[in-house]
Amino acid sequence: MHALIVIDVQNDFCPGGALAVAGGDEIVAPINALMGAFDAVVLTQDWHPANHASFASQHAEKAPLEMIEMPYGPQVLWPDHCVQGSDGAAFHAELDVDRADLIIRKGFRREIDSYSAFFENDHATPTGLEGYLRTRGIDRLTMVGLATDFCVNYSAVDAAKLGFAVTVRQDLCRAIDLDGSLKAAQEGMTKAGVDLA
Ligand code: VGL
Ligand code: ZN
Repeated sequence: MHALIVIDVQNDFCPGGALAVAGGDEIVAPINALMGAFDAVVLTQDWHPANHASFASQHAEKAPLEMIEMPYGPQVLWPDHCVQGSDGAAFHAELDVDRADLIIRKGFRREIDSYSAFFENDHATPTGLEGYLRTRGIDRLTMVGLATDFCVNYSAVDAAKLGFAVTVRQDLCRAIDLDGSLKAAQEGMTKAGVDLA
């Protein structure tokens, strides 16, 4: 069984949003067109409390895109984005949300960020997605969405480590590309056995 995993196609990651990814809106229509070809469709939704620890606004004298050290390792500080219940956290208006079997939210604990759809950034706290997929008999995943070098990358590498056969459709992803993060992500995904279509 083969699932389509649509990562964070939300207003804040699209042009005009708080953490806009260039061309983020271009992938919406082709993702919709792809949904019918899968046994299951899962959407992820970045879903932060307003005082989330990944927001630069929560740290004195820190600006967005600076790094800090968290108990679980280095963390990029982001502009406030995908605040629970805000328009920015909503899915892109054209995304065919009605086709989703499951919507999984992540990043809702103040003290820890969660790029991956499977584990929070401590690489230990599960989101529950693995259990959902396995109990539905799903063993293959195709991933699309935003952003290639953060949430798609972390999700794809975790899924491959968990034993899923993973394809990332790079044509249906867009990247933030911070200090070479896209190239590093592509190398990391390849090393983990992800098929970069
Ligand atoms: C993401 C940065 C912060 C993503 C989410 O969806 O790639 N990036 N939160
Ligand atoms: Zn986030």
